This record gives sequence, C-alpha cells and structure tokens, in this order.
Amino acid sequence: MKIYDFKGFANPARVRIAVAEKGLTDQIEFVHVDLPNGAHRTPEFFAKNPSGTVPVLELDDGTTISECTAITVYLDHVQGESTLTGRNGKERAIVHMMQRRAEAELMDALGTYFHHATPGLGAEIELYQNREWGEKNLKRAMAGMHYLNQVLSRQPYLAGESFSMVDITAFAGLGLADFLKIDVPDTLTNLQAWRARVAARPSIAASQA
Ligand SMILES: N[C@@H](CCC(=O)N[C@@H](CS)C(=O)NCC(=O)O)C(=O)O
Repeated sequence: MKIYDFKGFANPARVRIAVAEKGLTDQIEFVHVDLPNGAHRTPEFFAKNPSGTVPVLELDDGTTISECTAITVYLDHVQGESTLTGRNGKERAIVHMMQRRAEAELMDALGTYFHHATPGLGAEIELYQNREWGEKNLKRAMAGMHYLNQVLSRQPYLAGESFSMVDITAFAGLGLADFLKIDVPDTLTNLQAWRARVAARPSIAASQA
C-alpha cells in the first residue's frame, strides 16, 4: 500500500498515527507530495483525489481512498480487531458522530483559519482568502476545545471508554493549533490531561520517526 502525504502536516499525521496504532508501518510506502509547490494540484493527483488534498491511500489493486476517516476505517480492518473505529454498531455510530465533531469543530475550523487568516500554503496556492471567515473559524475552534474538554469530564476518551480515531483527530488538531501558535487554555484541564495521556502512546513517537 502507498500513502501520499506530507510528513508533519496535520491530516497526514492522523493517518500516520493510525498506521502506527495498527502496526502497519512495514506494509506502507509513504510518497511525499510537495504541497507548497502545488504537486497536489496536478491532473495526476486530482485523478487520485478530486479534492486535491493529502493524505491519499492507494491499495495494491490501484484503488485510491481519500479522507482520513475513510482511510482509517480501511486500515482498522486490515488485520486483527477493529480497535479505532468501533467494535459493534453502537460503538461505530458513536465514533463516527464524535469524529465528525472533532473534524468540524476543531481540525477543519483550524484548517480554515490557517488557509484564510494566515499566509497558509503561500500565495501560489491560496488563491482566495477571506480573513474574516478565517477569524470566525478560529473562534469556532476555541469553542470546539471547550466542548471536547466538557466531553472529557465524563469519560477518558472522546468516544467513550477506549481510545479511537476521534482521539487521533483531536490530538492532530491540537498539533495544528501548536503550529499556528494557538494555546489550549489552561482552564481546559481535562483536555490538557487527555492530551498528555495520548502523547505518551507509542504510536505518537512512532508516527513522527
Ligand atoms: N478532510 C480531509 C482534509 C485533508 C486536508 O485538508 N489536507 C491538507 C493537508 S493537512 C491538504 O492537503 N491541503 C492542501 C490544500 O489545501 O491545498 C481529510 O480528512 O483527509
């Protein structure tokens, strides 16, 4: 299998953590896509992912799967038990509900702030920017952090009792916040404690190696 990505970027980080969690590192060839130089805006790359984003998983039969959630679902079913995306219908439903919230309220909101209210990927790539929309999304992301903190007041992980892809999404989202020099407020003690616990998982160090 191949994964087209850009090491260190937030969404690629989500899939790299999932790969490490599932013990699949040896089965993947990572292919660097030079986003700042527009390598994801070519006809060849659009054929793999019409959205022009990384990561993209390419299976040995040529099938291409984009969107971190879909990629993680696939990786979670390659071998062994599905540990990241729910073990039964109820768990799967809750994981997907919370995954959507972690994306919309944190990861994607910060991504929109990055693309609209900062230089983003550079003038060649950011052809339309709307600073007000970017700033509005920063407010949304801060509210998202408060929401996640509240969820963590009643359970150890974002989808319940066990670690899941939702924790990966939110952890990578906070990594993007760091990159953007946006602090997690000190008052969000549940989120801070959860972050430290997730950071200690071997998959985090392995995904950054
Ligand atoms: N919803 C997508 C988001 C992917 C995404 O936005 N990736 C960023 C890198 S972190 C990207 O490729 N951006 C390229 C661009 O915006 O031109 C997913 O889950 O994979």
